[in-house]
Amino acid sequence: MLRSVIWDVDGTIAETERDGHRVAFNAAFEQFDLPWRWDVPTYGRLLAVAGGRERLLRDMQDRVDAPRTIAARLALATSLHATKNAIYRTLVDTGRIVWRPGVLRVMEECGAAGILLAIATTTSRSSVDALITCALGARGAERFAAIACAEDAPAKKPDPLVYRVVLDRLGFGPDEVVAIEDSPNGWRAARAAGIATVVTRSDYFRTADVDGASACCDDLDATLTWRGGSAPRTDVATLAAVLDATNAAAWPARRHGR
Ligand code: XBP
Ligand code: MG
Repeated sequence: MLRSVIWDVDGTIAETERDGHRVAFNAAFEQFDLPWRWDVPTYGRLLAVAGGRERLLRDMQDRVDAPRTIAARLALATSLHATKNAIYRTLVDTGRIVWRPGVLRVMEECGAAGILLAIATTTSRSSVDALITCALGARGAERFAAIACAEDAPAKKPDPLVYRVVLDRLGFGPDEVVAIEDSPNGWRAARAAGIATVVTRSDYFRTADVDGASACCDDLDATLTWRGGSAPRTDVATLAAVLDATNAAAWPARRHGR
């Protein structure tokens, strides 16, 4: 039985990466008088690294003008990241980021059906709060039964830790929830936690591999397909069907210890 829908944030709830985090990182570089800039394709490649601070440290490995010691790099990445997050919040607060099609509808349908909402993300809590507030108001976070972010799970996706933290807070097993994700790092994290996952492809991952996910769509208002079924859009009934199909496929493997 479907008890909770666990939402990824960046790319899933909104297209935050290209026009939000990337723009904010570039503005932070400018504030620090650094000549570094991440164009759209470069940032897309860097998304292989989950976590903004980790992304900065990865990028510094390829820069001749990056600080030389590890300690200096860590200090710079921490300061840049804090500045980026402040700029990102302003972008969200001023309406630069809109929620993706169908997200609010599916959340409201879940609420009406008594299915708990949760969040599992590698992004910072301040960025999550800004995004929730912009669409759901100041008390929007109260609609979520559990929210786990970068601060709760230092091992970032594709590590399953953030999903395990959310399951623990919800008190549900992995076979009682569905995750909604947009990226390979995201659905791999959910799958490693044993959770059925719907991939709603975001701009940066239109053609990414989704073979190991339970179901896939271009957005939540578009056709959803899974092994054994399809539906014109994602809703509570289709999420329950995806969960049933995933559990039915997993059950023989569990029984045989695979
Ligand atoms: C996506 C991420 C994050 C964001 C930036 O997280 O990897 O790092 O790009 O946010 P998810 P921070 O898809 O799990 O929401 O700078 O706060 O890390
Ligand atoms: Mg994502």
